[in-house]
Amino acid sequence: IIWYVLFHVLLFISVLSLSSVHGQVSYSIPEEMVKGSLVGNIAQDLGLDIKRLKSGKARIYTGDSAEYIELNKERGVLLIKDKIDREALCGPTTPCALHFQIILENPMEFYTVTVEIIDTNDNPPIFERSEMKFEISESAIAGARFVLDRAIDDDVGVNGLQSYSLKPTDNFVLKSQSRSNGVTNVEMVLQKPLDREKQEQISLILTAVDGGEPQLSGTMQILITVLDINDNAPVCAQAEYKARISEVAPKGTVLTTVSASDTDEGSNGRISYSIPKSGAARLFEVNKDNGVVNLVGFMDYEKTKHYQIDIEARDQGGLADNCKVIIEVTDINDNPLSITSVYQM
Ligand SMILES: [Ca+2]
Ligand SMILES: [Ca+2]
Ligand SMILES: [Ca+2]
Ligand SMILES: [Ca+2]
Repeated sequence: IIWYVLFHVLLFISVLSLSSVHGQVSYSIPEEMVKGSLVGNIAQDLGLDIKRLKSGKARIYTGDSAEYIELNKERGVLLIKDKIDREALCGPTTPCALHFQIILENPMEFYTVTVEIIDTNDNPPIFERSEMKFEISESAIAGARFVLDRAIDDDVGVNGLQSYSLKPTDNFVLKSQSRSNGVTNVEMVLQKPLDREKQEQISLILTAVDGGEPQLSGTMQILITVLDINDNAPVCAQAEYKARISEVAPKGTVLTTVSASDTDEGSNGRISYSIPKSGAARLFEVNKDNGVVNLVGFMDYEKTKHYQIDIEARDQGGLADNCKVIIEVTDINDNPLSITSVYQM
């Protein structure tokens, strides 16, 4: 087979050197034309008549490349033999052209034919992934950059990739930078700080467009999970809690329940209640989990009519609020002397 090929190549080269190229013609056609489409009226363009094509056994010589175009001797025209995909044939190379010869015998004649394949916008910009996921702390500062995937458009020139857009634009803006190597880097830049308490999941759409007519586009979803930081202190539901208790109330009597809330997540929002050490602290106790305030000592109206305690509501990240509890002790006429004195009056 090698000898056969070599023989033909040598034959072709020797034939070429013996014969002269009689003329050349160029055509320009769009890619993807269907089989049988007209490329050009070769007989007319080369000034040959149909009879000569037949008697000269006119044929196409492409060397070792595929034959996308065929010669119809009856009509004297070149037709599409196999659909031409410019992207498969030339990739990013421009211009894209097929070169071949038309050979006639008796006498031997050569004609050079060039068919330029014009790009059509038959590829949209495509992202390799349909979505990209990010986890970004709400502490990320404005100016923080996140590199995004690029899109690829196999077409060339205006039919290739032109620009990107990112929506919505509430928190991020898009920056694309052309590098010296011709590659464009796409980044989203944090513009307005994130707030997990307002929005924990953010969904954006990155769109790439080409410049074809009609314009084609490709999209990728960007999913952002905003990670919590402890940026909110607990807040007491009421600034002040009031309770009344009889001075004879037994230990374990519930005075009130304090409650605080914290908008952060997990341990940043988990609240523990406690009573800081003070004189009154010995008499009262708060359940650290549910804020129920109990009596654990004895009241004595004659000694103290009001107590004020501060219950601290603290999250696991160390931020706290103080919920004030004012306790009024109510009198049970437990002093027999005063009763006596009333009677004496
Ligand atoms: Ca194309
Ligand atoms: Ca395109
Ligand atoms: Ca918190
Ligand atoms: Ca937070």
